[in-house]
Amino acid sequence: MLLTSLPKRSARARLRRVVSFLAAAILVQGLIFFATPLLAFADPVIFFGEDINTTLSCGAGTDNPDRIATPNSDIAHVAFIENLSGVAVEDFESFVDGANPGSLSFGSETATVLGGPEIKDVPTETFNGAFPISGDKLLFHLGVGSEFDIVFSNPQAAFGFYATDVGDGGAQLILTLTHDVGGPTTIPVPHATTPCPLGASTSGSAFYVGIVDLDNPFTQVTFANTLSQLDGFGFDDMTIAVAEQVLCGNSELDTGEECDDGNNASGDGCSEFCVIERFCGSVPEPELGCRQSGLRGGKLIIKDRTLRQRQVKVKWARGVDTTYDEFCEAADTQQLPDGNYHVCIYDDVDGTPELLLETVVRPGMQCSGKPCWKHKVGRKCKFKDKSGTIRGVNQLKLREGVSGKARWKLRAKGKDVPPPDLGETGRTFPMTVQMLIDDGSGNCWQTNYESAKKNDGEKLIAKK
Ligand SMILES: [Ca+2]
Ligand SMILES: [Ca+2]
Ligand SMILES: [Ca+2]
Ligand SMILES: [Ca+2]
Repeated sequence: MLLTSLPKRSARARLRRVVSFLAAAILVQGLIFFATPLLAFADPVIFFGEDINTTLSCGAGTDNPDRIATPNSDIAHVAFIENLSGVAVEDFESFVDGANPGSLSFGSETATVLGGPEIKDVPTETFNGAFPISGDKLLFHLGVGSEFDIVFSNPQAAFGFYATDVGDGGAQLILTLTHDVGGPTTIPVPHATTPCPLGASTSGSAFYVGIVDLDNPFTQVTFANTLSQLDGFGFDDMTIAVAEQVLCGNSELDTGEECDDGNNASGDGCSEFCVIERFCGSVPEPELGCRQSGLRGGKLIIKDRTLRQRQVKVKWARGVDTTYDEFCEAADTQQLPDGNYHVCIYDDVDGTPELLLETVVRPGMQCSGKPCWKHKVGRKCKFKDKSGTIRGVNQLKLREGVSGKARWKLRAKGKDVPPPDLGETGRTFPMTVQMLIDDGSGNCWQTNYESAKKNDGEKLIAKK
């Protein structure tokens, strides 16, 4: 498994991150995963699924004549394609056997092939283990230089393809993305390479790999074969997409997405696969551990009449002494997800607290090209994001204080606020609101609400 290395944080939060990762990825015998490799310049999302040919015994030294089924590759393919809209596929069927394709067509987008791969027409069985996924034809690369390139007419944000018979001769496929700005990005495709001695049983194996790089689109993909004289690679059904065609990261909630915060980064409350990253527990942290607001120091408003009018306001005031550092230091943390500010709202179901809603505010974020966070060092800090990129949160203000002067306030509004279930006839009290900063300090701030001013299923207002 290739997993992102996890920044240090509490074991509980770490577990949650891994669980949400597993929810996002589909795992079949460890052969399918979607992960973010650590790369110097970019941070692409990788979709990968592999099907190993097991019909030949290890070290048989012959090529596989039979085509295998490709269920794992297909799952990765579907996950990749479902994240794109309106894309066309190059299936290589329009070329003749033995041709160097020269120019590829992806609907309105085109690409040029540089180097020596050629078309193979393989209507039945396999060509030394390589076989087409669609139709009769595939693109085949062997022994004519270690590399070939596909150069795109426009910068692309996504690229995916099936490959067959890769690695059975001991070679590794390495993809290099060339960007207009920065880079290049090198991606060693995580396929199997001869688990047995040379000429072994991975002949006729298959995989699908899809790459999404929204942050830094690329103009060229280089295919490097580390043993090009010994190990032929087959390729078929290539797909490309420009940034506008990538659904996760387009700031719109598309089918199959729990959230979309306009990026392909994890650790900010919405994962690279547009799955909500949960932090709040199913019950609140122990009450004694949190700093309480004072008398008349709490206000909670949740409205859910229409998508546009959906609203959450939380105020915590007149509370236990809190310093500027305790409130604001995390806001400048650069290593996600450390430093996230979480507000967790619980109601009471038959005497047991139950999570009703959670919001997240991320440190170090940029809003319209400027830092979202502003500080009056030693006194207060403020997060402001007009567009409510992450779960509709527009504002979080925190002000240090002693003798009942400490306070914080959160506002979220609009369609990106997670839908609160305010119940048919309202929610059951008492309710608990907590703010936790994921900075390892264990600090939290809490208000308990015994009853509501209004609680009719569309609007919930409570005061302390
Ligand atoms: Ca084909
Ligand atoms: Ca091969
Ligand atoms: Ca989307
Ligand atoms: Ca994100």
